[in-house]
Amino acid sequence: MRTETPVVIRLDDYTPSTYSIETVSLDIKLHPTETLITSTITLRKREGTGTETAALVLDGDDLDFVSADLDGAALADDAYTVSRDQFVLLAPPEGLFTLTLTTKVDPTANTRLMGLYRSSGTYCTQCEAEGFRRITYFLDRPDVLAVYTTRLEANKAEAPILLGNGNLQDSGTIEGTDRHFTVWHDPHPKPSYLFALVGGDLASIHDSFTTSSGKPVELGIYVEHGKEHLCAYAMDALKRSMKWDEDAFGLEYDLDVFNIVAVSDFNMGAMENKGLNIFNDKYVLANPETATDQDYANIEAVIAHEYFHNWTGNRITCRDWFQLCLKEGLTVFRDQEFSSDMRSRAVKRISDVRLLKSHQFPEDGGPLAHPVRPESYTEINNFYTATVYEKGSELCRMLKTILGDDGFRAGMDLYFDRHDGDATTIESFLACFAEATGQDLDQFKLWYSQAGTPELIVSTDWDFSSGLFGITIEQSCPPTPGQPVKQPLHIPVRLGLLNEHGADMPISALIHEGGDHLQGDVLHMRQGRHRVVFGPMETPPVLSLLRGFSAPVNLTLQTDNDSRLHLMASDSDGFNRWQAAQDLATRHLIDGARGTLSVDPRFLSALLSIIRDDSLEPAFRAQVLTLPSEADIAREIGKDVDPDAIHTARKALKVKAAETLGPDLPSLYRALEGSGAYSPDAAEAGRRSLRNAVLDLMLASGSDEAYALAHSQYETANNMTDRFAALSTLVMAGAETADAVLDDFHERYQHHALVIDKWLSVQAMAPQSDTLGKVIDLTRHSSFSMSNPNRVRSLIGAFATGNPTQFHRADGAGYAFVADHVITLDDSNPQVASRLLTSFRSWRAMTEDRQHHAREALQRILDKDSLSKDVRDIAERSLA
Ligand code: B3K
Ligand code: ZN
Repeated sequence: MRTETPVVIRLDDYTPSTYSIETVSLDIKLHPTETLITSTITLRKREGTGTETAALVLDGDDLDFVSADLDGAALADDAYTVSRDQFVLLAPPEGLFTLTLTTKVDPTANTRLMGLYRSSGTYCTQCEAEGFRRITYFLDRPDVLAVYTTRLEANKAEAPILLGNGNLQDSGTIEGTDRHFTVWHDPHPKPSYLFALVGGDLASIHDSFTTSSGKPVELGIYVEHGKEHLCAYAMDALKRSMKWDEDAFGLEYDLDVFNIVAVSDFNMGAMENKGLNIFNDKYVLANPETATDQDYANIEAVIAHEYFHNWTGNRITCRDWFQLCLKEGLTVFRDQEFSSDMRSRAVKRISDVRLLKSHQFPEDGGPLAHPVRPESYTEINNFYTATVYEKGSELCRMLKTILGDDGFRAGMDLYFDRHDGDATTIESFLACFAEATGQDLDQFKLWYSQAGTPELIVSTDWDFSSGLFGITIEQSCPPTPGQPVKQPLHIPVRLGLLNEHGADMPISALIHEGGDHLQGDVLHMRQGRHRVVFGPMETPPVLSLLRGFSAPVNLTLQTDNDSRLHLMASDSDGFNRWQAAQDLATRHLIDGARGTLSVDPRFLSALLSIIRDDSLEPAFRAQVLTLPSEADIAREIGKDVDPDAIHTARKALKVKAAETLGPDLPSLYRALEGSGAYSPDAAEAGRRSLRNAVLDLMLASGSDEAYALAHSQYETANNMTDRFAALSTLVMAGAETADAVLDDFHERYQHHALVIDKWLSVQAMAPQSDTLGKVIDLTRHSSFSMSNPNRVRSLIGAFATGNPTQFHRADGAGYAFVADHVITLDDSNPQVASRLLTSFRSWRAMTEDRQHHAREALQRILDKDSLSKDVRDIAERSLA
């Protein structure tokens, strides 16, 4: 690999492009090793960029240059300079001119999976963020928007399907040859990162959708032959997404076709290329025998996410990559809202917050912390992070809380109206909301530039004689890299007051003092400290704070178990009911990790009342029954973390819970048995999740009956959710039979790569001390491959991020193993390697011996010759 010299790109240095590109006409002759790309682009110098002649500098990345013509005539040798990474036209003509560049690429040798590559023989592309420059020399930046026409040509037998962006304009065979072609035209100007092509021998399913204004759209999903029966759910999710965007935001689709292609080698989840989404097949393919309920939910969410990008990302795109959250945060928010409308809102919020806390909070609290809108980068691919996506979505959610439903919608309407066709910024986005509602969002904007998770410290006081109840909230934000001092943020804190019967008290009627910052049930914190007093009342209320997790903050509330139990039993806010249960469990687990687990029996009986309460959705009850993860506890402990102590404590609490709830569990398990055929709908999935959570708890008792039940569920399950849950619970519990069941599972599903991923992950996450040895053996297994990102993430990624005790082994062997694989993978696929390396992000929170080993592993990576800038950036920031 060539050594890459990192250059720091800064938001403050942004300047518009000197040249604009109006049209792009691509002629691509696909060939396994020598694909020829002829790109004819019309350019002109942009107004306001001066009158002097400026060289035209086009980006390239590892390109073989073939030829260059200007306005139809070959360019003289001294009119340009060219290297693998750049083409420079030294003195471009005045006015509109046409440049024709031919390059040659080898898609088969492209192991980075950026640019044009092959997945199981199918030609496909990935251009975001900077992959287009690996196909042709271009102004490869998101603020250069052009109209594209793409002619694709290939051997007919090798690639009978040839797909491009936009609408199909022409197709045919090339007389006297074994080749054929298609021509695609996309009338919507777009940045190069949204370009895509697919060529291959693929099967497909088709459907159609009529938009609200009556426009018919042909829908197609393309997959490898033999997998077309696995696409029905994805197609259904697509149609529901199209309808939802019309209903929720008034947004219609804008081309005659919408195609999705599923490939098995893909660096991330999916890509929103205009009219031609390319997906990691794990977010398309599903049937009950091979996909779990979680897989179905993920497919629904990712299909929706990519579809929603058509407006938030494609029609309105980013001016520069610093604005990434403009499309990603907003589109995550939109997909979360869609799933909430399709499923249970409270349960969706709980799982979104679990994800935020487990992925984004550690990022924000460690060496890789960065603002939602970063201010500098050396490798943009390292900024497709939980902060940009998940915290970015939380910022949109807070906007909605601050402005109200109607104000938020008015701002969105103005944004679509004003910026359709633009490459724009966070400032312009926020300006639409400020203008539409008359609200001042200047302080709110700090959320985009200030990194770190804010902390709210809350205390309450009760004055018996006056009957007044006071709340004092203080906000602060810890220092993060490059940001030692923070300013107060505008934090919307939704709250409720419960009376002794658990009913909500009327907040506005009770405000006694300091209520000017309260609007309805939302306290708008703008200063460092706020105090509100409620009353008079006869008995002190129980405070339910941060309802619905109204802001992405760490909350420390001085309270007691009585209050937590009251909230757990009665809070009208489902999220906070769950949160109270989690808080109670967390208190127990932190004490347990410090060596003194003493279980409050009232907590266990409160758990029992919830899981027995048929008036509550099973999916919600399952969330309450699922204890905080080991990583959650580690995050709460914050420093000098000993994952073994946490593991032991969590196991002990589970055993205690299993003992106390034990007599009720078998009947609950039986009562939750489904009848009839499998359906992936939310209600049935919820029932299965509760039943499997009950089974998992039963196994903690270690009883023979529980093990027998797990085996029988494994054998008789008519769907992957139940079969895999049984396997997983046996493997995690370290059952003697686990190996035999794993062998059986492999035997059954060895030809289903996506199921093999589950088989790899479950073994990688087993907490037993022989796991690392097994994982090393699995890297040599015929079902594993270092060149497929899904396999790498399922085995090595799951070990590094899903197995706290073994990744953070005190002898450092877990770190060394992951570092070895980061080093190997960096040569072939830097993007996947650097993502894997982010698993070290919390290394400084560990015990000192572990820190020592982690530092050594990170340093060993940095010492490697010719490191990619992707991995170098993460390793350097991790060690800084
Ligand atoms: N926009 C793509 C992500 C591209 C990642 C490039 N490293 C998928 C998505 O967020 O929808
Ligand atoms: Zn996205």
